[in-house]
Amino acid sequence: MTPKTPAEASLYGILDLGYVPAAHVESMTIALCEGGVDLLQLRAKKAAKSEVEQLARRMQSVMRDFDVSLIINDHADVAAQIACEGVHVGQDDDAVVKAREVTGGACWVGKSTHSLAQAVAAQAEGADYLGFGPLYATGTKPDYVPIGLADIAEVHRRVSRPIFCIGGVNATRLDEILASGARRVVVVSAFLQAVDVRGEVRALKSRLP
Ligand code: TZP
Ligand code: MG
Repeated sequence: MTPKTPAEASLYGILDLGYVPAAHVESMTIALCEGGVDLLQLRAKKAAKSEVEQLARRMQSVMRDFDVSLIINDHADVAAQIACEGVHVGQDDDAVVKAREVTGGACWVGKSTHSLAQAVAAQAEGADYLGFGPLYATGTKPDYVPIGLADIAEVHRRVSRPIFCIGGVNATRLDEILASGARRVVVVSAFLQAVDVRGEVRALKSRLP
């Protein structure tokens, strides 16, 4: 299988251990992949590094049959150790150059951005793709002020790297997000809390450009 690159991806899922019990990691990974996510991030904010590695290896073991790339939140060294496709860093994490150095250049490095200025800076820093948001207030990242939809068109004019709009994205809001100029999205709680995860992912994916 050939895992999708960020440029080939339109739908990015995050398996966030705040929503998914560790025992359900394999079943949730399979549901998200079968539904049609292109990229899948492991986000386990409260887990020790050794646990992150174990969880990631469990995800990898069931992702072999899918063209879905695995991206690790925060831990470039874990991404390097398990030889997955990417690592994702935030504004307060390692710089892109440092994360790339840790992975020996073998992983994509994505970066969270929360404003137009941060997005332009992340591209200049060499990020392979950007997260841009939170568009809406979200319980997944409760301390962040939502940035709204107004800068989506402009960020696409100023940044050529793939931009994934994030934060409160769900099926109800998708039309207005796309109408604002988004081409790619990240969805977390709307997938992880769905009654039918596969169905929810499949339906949302079918509406993306
Ligand atoms: N970064 C910006 S918003 C966010 C992250 C990780 C959380 C998005 O989660 P949800 O549940 O899709 O709003
Ligand atoms: Mg981080």
